[in-house]
This record gives sequence, C-alpha cells and structure tokens, in this order.
Amino acid sequence: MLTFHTAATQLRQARTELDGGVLVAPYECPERVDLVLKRIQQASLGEVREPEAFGLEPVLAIHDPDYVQFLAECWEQWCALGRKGEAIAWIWPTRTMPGDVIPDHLDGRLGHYALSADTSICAGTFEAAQASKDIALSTVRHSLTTGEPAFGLCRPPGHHAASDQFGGYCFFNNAGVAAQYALDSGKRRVAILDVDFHHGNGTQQVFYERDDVFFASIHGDPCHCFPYFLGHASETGRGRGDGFNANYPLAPGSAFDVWVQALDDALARLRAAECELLIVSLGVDAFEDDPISEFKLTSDDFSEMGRRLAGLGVPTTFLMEGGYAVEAIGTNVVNVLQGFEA
Ligand code: Q9C
Ligand code: ZN
Repeated sequence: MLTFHTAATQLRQARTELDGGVLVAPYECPERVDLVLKRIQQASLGEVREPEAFGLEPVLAIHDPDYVQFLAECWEQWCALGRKGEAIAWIWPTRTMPGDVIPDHLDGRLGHYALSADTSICAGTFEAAQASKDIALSTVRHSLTTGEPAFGLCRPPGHHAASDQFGGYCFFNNAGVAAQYALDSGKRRVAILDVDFHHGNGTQQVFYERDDVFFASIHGDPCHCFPYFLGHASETGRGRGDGFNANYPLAPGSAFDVWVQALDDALARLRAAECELLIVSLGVDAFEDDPISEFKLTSDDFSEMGRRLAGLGVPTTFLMEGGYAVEAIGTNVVNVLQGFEA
C-alpha cells in the first residue's frame, strides 16, 4: 500500500502537555511517526511518497476562517506577550459565562478556540498542521483517482478538531478535510469510520447536520473517557443529518470480542448508507498497552480489524490519528494495513 508522508509533520515539537496537574512531555510526540515509518519499511508495505501542497482552500471548506487565522498568528502573538512557556488555554466560556463576544486578548481567544487544556500551541504547530492536512488530501486524492487504498501518515492528528476549535492534540480535522475534498471532487456520499480509542468529536460536529458524510465512531464511553462531552449513542445526527451519525461508546476495559461487534454493526450501517469512499480515522490507541487509553486490543486484533474493513469493498483511505504506545505503534498500524490487503 502506498503511504504519504513528509518530514514537515515534525515541525511541531511541543514540550508541554497538562496531564494530571503537571506539565509532561506530550504523548503525541514526533517519534510516533519515525516508528511507523520504520515499521512500514521493515514490513515492505510499499512506497512512501511526499504529499503535494493544496493551500488553505480545502481547510476553509470545513473550518472557520477566523479560527484558521488564530492558528496562524497564535504563536507569534504569544511570544510578543513575553510568555515563557507554550500557549495553553486556561479560561473558557462556560455554562454561566456564555462568551458571546470573542475576546481581543490572546488568553481569551485561546479559551474561545481551544476545547481542552492538553494541547499547547508552539513554534511550528501551524506548519505541521498544514503538512498533516496536505498528507490527508494527497492520500484521498490517490484513492479517488486510482480506486486503490492508501495510507496518510498524518501528524498532528485531526479528529478532535472541530470547525473552530483545537484540542486533543488536533488542529485541522484531516479526515473531515479529506471527506469534503472527495465530495467536491464528485463523490455523492463518503463514510468516515473512526477507530481511535477517543470519540471523534470534531468530525461528528463538522458533519452532524449533513447526510453526505456518514460518521461512525467506536470509542471509550464519554461518561468515563476524553472528550467527556460528546460521543453518546443517543447522538444520531440532526436535521437532514439525522441517521447519519453512529456512536459506539464502549466500557473502559473492553477487549476485541466486544469491540468487533461494534465494528460489524458500524460496517453494516455504512453499507446500508451506500457510501462511495471510506475514510478510516486510524488511531491505534485502542491497544492494550496504550498509556492514556483503556481498551484491550492486541496487535493481532489490529490485523483482523484490517481484514474486516476490507470486507466493505469500498475504495479506502486510511489517515493516522492517535496511538501512544510508541514501542508498538508501527506494528499496530501496519497490521491494520496489511490485514486490509490480505
Ligand atoms: N493529558 C488522539 O488520540 N488527552 N487524541 C488526555 C491528559 C486527551 C487523544 C490526557 C487525549 C487526546 C488523537
Ligand atoms: Zn485517541
């Protein structure tokens, strides 16, 4: 299988993540990509190709222009304030302070555009996010023009990024940008299947009222797991999008026997929705040894996941999301891709 990747994803080298009340080295680290690339070569998965530059237009097709501008300017403005650390949001609009006016001060704007405090903005963040969406776009274009599966080794990930919010290590919603590109290229309906441990809140939000993208997500129950405030089974879409959103929240500790039932149900729903392209939000943090997640999938289970995804029989684009057990991230990703090709 062809992989798209560029070293520009490494331009984000964040030093801090708020984790349990302390600032730690981010789980979403550049080494993740090095290790996936290494395993791709070891396993002879196929060629690794550079993406092309698509500019910001496909990003603006799903993201708010003021949000994109905020991301473009944030680091420079943060530095101009003389701040020592990385830009981290620390105050938000809440139920008792709705925040109808977007503040002028950067601390207020950070709270407006952030959905969590785990994700800093630092030098190179905007550039890496652009490289990541170019990988997603190049990958989906390859699947569209050839009908062949392809893998986009995106970094930073995308599925937590909403139309005007970043968080959960995500800035641009790579899968959403790719899905919109496929629609704008003539596809009538696209499926996004999110197998990352965490609910794809951003992807759900972007397409919640639309029937041209079917979104399905299998994830840790938000009553117990990040992002806590979206991802319940009762969220099925709104307006013409009603019936085009399917959430499978599973209990922490779930293993593949439970997980695969949700997968088979999701695949049946995607089949019924008659989607012309499948985009897989491929997080591998459902792995049993993931340091921040709570499912129990084994490396062999990822191979079986790939085999079942192939059963859908639809042109498929895989885009990298989460996965933080770095020692196994390469094996788990490549197992999915080789299982799909088997
Ligand atoms: N420091 C993805 O897998 N962070 N994002 C919780 C607290 C949120 C994960 C850890 C996890 C986000 C793309
Ligand atoms: Zn995740």
